[in-house]
Amino acid sequence: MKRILTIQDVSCVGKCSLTVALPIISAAQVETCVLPTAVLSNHTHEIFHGYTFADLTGEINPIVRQWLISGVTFDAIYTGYLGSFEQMDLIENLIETFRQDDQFVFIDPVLGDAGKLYSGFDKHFAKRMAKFCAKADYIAPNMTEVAALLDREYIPSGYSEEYVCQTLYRLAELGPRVVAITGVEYAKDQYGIVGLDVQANEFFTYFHERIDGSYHGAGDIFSSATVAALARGKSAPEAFKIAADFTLDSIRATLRNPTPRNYGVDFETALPKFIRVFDQ
Ligand code: PXL
Repeated sequence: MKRILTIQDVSCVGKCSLTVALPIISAAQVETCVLPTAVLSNHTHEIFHGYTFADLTGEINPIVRQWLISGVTFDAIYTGYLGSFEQMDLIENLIETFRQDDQFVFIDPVLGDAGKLYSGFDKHFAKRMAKFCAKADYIAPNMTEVAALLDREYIPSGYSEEYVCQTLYRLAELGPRVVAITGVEYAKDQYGIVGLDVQANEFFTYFHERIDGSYHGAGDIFSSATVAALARGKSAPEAFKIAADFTLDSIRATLRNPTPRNYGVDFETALPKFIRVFDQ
C-alpha cells in the first residue's frame, strides 16, 4: 500500500483540508499520514461568523525530527492550505528531507476562489506560494489562484485556448512537471480542466458540466481525489478526470440535500462510486 503525507490545517467544521483529505485518500486504499499545521473552529470563509486559529507551526520541526529517528518514509507529499510564510519555509525543508525516488509532491496552491483571495492572504503571500510551487511535481490552481501566482488580472471566463496554453507555460516556469488549471471556461458549454505535461510537452483537457454556485471545500475534495488517484498509479489526465467526476458527483449530492451550505460538500455520498473506480 502506498503511504502519503498530507500537510494542511484541521478546520473542525465545514469539510475542507484534512477533514476531506483523510477520508478520501484512505477510501482509495492509500495510507494517509497527516501533519496538521493549525486547528481552526471552522474555515475562514465568511459563511461562518469568524473563527478560532491555533497555530501549530512550532510543532513541525519536532515532529519531523521524531519521524527521522523512526525512519518514516512517504511515497508522496501533498500540501493544501498553509497559513504563513514560516510554514512554507519549514515545509520546503521537510520536502527536501523526505525526498526519495519514485515519489511525487502535489502542491495545491490554496489562495482563493471566484476572483477573491481568502481571508489573511495578499499578493506577497501569493508570490511566496509561487516560489513554493518549485518544490512540486504537480500543481492544480484554479483561475483565481493562477492570477495571484502570476500576479496578473483575474479573468473569469471567455478567454482563448491560446491564452490558456500560454498561461500553462508560464505556470510551468514555476518548476512543476505537470500543471493543471481547474475551472477553465472558454465558453458557456466548455468548462473544465486544462493541463500540461511539461516533460512530454503535451496538453490534456477534460470538459465537464458547470454547476452554478460556489461550493466551499470543493477544491480540497478535487485535489485529495487527484492525489489518491495518482498514488494508485493513474496517469495525470486520468487522475484529474477521476477527481473532477467525483467532485461533480459530490456537488450534485449536496444539491439534493437540504443541509445548510456552510457544512460543506457531501462527498460522503459520492464515495462508493469513487472507490469502485479503483477496482477496474
Ligand atoms: O478550502 C480551503 C481552506 C482550507 N483551510 C482553511 C480555509 C480554506 C478556505 O477558506 O479557510 C482554514
